[in-house]
Formats: sequence, structure tokens, C-alpha cells
Amino acid sequence: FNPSPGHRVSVCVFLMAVGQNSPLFLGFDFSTQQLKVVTIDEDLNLVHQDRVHFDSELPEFRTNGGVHLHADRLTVTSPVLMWVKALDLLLDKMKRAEFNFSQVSALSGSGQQHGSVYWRRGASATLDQLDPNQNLHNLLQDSFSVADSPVWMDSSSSRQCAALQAAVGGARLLAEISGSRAYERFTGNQIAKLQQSFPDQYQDTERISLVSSFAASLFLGGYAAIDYSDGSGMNLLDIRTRTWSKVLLEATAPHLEQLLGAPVPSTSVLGLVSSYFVQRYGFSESCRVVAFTGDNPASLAGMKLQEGNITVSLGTSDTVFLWLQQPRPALEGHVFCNPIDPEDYMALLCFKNGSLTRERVRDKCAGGSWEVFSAALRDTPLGNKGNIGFYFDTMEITPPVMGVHRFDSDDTEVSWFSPEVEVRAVVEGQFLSRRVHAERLGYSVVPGTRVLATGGASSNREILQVLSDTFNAPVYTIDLSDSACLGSAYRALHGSVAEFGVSFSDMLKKAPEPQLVANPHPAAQEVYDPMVKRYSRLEDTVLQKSRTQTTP
Ligand code: ADP
Ligand code: XUL
Repeated sequence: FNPSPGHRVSVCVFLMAVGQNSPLFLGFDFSTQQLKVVTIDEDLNLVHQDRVHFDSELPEFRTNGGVHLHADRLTVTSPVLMWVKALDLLLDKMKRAEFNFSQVSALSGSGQQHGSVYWRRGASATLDQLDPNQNLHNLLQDSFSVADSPVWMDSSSSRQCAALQAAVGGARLLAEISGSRAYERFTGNQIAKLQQSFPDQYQDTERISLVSSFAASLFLGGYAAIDYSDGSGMNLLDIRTRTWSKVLLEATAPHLEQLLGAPVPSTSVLGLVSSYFVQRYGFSESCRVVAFTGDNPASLAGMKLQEGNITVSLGTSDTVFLWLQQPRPALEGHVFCNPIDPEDYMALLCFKNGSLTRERVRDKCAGGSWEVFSAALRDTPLGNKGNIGFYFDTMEITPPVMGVHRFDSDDTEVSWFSPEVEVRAVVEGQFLSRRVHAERLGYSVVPGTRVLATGGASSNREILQVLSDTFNAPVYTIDLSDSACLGSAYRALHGSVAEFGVSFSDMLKKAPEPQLVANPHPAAQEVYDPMVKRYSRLEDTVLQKSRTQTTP
């Protein structure tokens, strides 16, 4: 866990004395590297948090950063039974810590977006009759027709993306319908690839879930619907009518309408926890399950995001997102249905080379220590004396480029930076890119703009200082670096009070305000405004170079 400074808590410790009968609300996050949970009470106080880290606590699945990178370096998957076993482990840990499950009134959760789970024929009957004397991992051994689920880091479905765009009349039309042009990691293209590569496994599938709706299905003991917001990351949903687009379903794979089930509003109460959880863990029979959603939509719910502000999430992926009232889909970035207000939308940009790339540079240049990494940021000047770097360890989404590219102050490509310059170059390069692409989406920093930071790396003050300087705006964080979990717990609570007419924003009035953690340096604008322009120009150079190298 990465609680922000001043809020350090030991994992699995009850933070507050909770009355025996006061209702509790759970928020889970099935993220790339770990499964996390946060518990709040009805006054939105944080009561308990815990996690299971996949690589270190479930080594039998042999993942690296929670995933398997295949030999083609484009296919990326995660074992679905690892997620199931992680849930067994997490709930067992909570039970050992004497967590009182009977107090939980409602639960919700989130999952890494776009990943897909393939339930084998007969799995629904298995889910319906789970034996509380056995763990889920044993019970669901044979319930998946595809053992390794494609996840958001995958970029192996270019052929299917091209075919989908051709079928609907081009990228722009696809973006108009689904909120995004075709992206390799988007679920529809992954489903198409799977159906073409493994037709027998596809035939043997009775239901396809997203990671979020798969996780909700475990709690419900039956298939959970996909919610509009996470459903927007599939290149299948019409984001205006909030129904599956027939044209897109047909262009993707057979029988999809049946395999996906009807999508529902993100605020839906899907049902009650199954008797398995009542008998095995002591959940109340009346505990509600609120629709699970994607981790970025859940983060939006956790951040108290207001119009005009921008959230920068620094998790395994780096994302930038905004609340939108009107959808304005473009060829870059994504528009999703809003997880809180059914009339509204959110805009999102996702960058694959986030925390894992910072970690690689930390290991190479700072002896594996975040303290040394942070010291290098403190000891180097704003603007890095004109040095700019692009660090795409894996194929980036925006721009679609791979490899490391370093430029000195004369824009000459160089092969090496000193360790300290390299540390600043990776962080500055990443944040310049976040700003350049957010500005291309129409976002601009104006007086009063706040940047809200979240995700694992938001516990690092020096990184947040660079974020503040490159955006020339103050940076705020919330108490907990995992806003997806917190947002899920808020959504669970809202699922219990919405019927009494309480709006999500009214409910959040009691939530602590985000805290200011960094103000931009007085010289920030002078240094970074020209650098943003240079970065944008150099990015075009890098993109051109990579296109010429890949064109035969
Ligand atoms: P996810 O939810 O995608 O699994 P998190 O939001 O929990 O990921 O972020 C995990 C990442 O946080 C790690 O990969 C690590 O690189 C980063 N991180 C943790 N602590 C620090 C720190 N002090 N400085 C910078 N990055 C950090
Ligand atoms: C968003 C995206 C990632 C995943 C994993 O489009 O691909 O942010 O949700 O966190």
C-alpha cells in the first residue's frame, strides 16, 4: 500500500474503533499488480484496508507485474484463476484480522479496464451453487474457457482494429459511435482476435465479462451486467444511446449480444451477495452488490473531481481524465460514459509507460531506491538543462512508438544521459507528454485549475513537484493513493442511500477535501511553456522515425 505521507497506516489494521452495528461499505480494486480493498463507514471514515500483491503472494502464477508478456512482446495476459485466488486470500486475511463482515451493508469494486474473462459453458450453474466449505479457486477451476485473460497492456490486435474501422467506415465514425477509434487493448478487438485464433474456446464460452463485471459475478454468484462506463472501453457500446451498437457487435464476433448480456447504469444495485459469502465469511444476507466499474471511472468517483480540474493517475498505467458534459470524441483519447451522472461523460488518456518505466529507471540510475530517485529530482534544475527523453519500454498508446529516445538542448539525438539527468528526463518527459496530449484534447491550464494526483506514485512528493511545475498548476492529493478503491467504497455507500434521493455529490460533502501538496515553482511557466512546444515537435520526429523504420 502507498498511503500518502502523514497518513501511513499498517496494512490490515483497523484504523478506528467502529461500533459493532454501524454499517460498513467495501470497495475492491482488481488492478494490474494487486487486489486491494478499502472499508469506510457511513461517515466516509476509512476503517480498514488490505491487499494481495500478485507477483509476491501468488508466485505459483509466475506473473511479472501481474501479467504474462508473451514471446511476440505484444500479447499480454493474466491468469484469471490468479484473480480468483487473490480474492480467497484477501477475504481470509480479513477474517483472520477479525473483520466483522456482518456489518457490511454494500460492496462495489473496480477492475483494470478492457481485460476480458471467458466463462465456460456450465459456469453459471457452478456459480449458483458454490459450496461454502471450499475456496473459490477450487470451485471455479474448470469454469473458464480461456485460462489467460487478455489485459489492457496487450497490443496484439492491430489486424482486428483495422477490420473494425473498415467495417464502420473509418476511425472517425467509430469514435463518434463508441467514444474511441479502434484501440488494440479495447475488448471488442480482443474478443475478435480470440474468436479468430481459438474458435473452439470461443464456442465453449457462455458469457464474456470485463474484469470488473467478472469480479462482481463472484460476489453475486451469477453473471453481473457490464456497466455503461467500463463498457465504453470496448469499441462496442454506443456511448450516446448506452446500448450495444448492432453494427459494431456484428463486425466483431458472432452471438455477442447474448455473450455480453445487456449493459446497465453504473449506479445499479445488481443484487445481494450470494449465500456462499454469507455462510463462509458471515456477510449479512442483505448486503448489496453495486455494479463494479473500470478503475479509471472508479477513481473519478473517489477524487471529488469537479469541472475544470484534471486528474492525473500514476499507477501501473498513467492516465489523465476529466469530467465532460458533452461527448466530443476525437481520434486521440477516449470518451466514456460517466460513472456517477448518467447524463454526463468523462474523457481519458492512457499511457502504458507509467510506473513500470519509472521503476526501471530507478533500478538503473538510482540503485533501486525511490529516495535516491527523489534526491536526483531535487538536485537537478527545472527543464533539465534542455535535455528531453522519451521512454517507451513497451509500445506506447499515444504516440504508438516503442524505444528510448534522448535529445540534448540542441535537439540532437544522443545515446546517453548521466543517471541524475536520466531520472529527471523520464519524469519530465512523461508529464510533458501528459500535458501535450491533454491540451490536444482541448484542455488548458487556466488560473484556478487544480491537478488532482492519485495512484501509487502520488505518494512521492518530488514526482508531484515535477507534475506541478510541468502543468504550472497546484497539485492536490487525497488521503489514500488508491482512489479507485475509495471511489468503489463511495459508490457502494451511494448504492445504499440513492433510493432516499441523496445525490453522489451531496453524499461526498462529508469527505475530506483534497490537500495541496505542491505549488508550481515561480519559473515553471517560463521553463515549461517553450519545452511543451519542443516536446511536441520532438515527439513528431520520433513518431516519423519509427514509421519509416517499420515501413518496408
Ligand atoms: P495499480 O493500481 O495499477 O496496481 P498502483 O496505483 O498501486 O498500481 O501503483 C503501483 C506503482 O506505484 C508501483 O508500480 C510503483 O512503481 C509506484 N510507487 C510506489 N511507491 C512509489 C514511490 N515512493 N515513488 C514512486 N513510485 C512509487
Ligand atoms: C485505461 C487503461 C488502464 C487500465 C489499467 O484505458 O487501459 O488505465 O484501466 O489501469
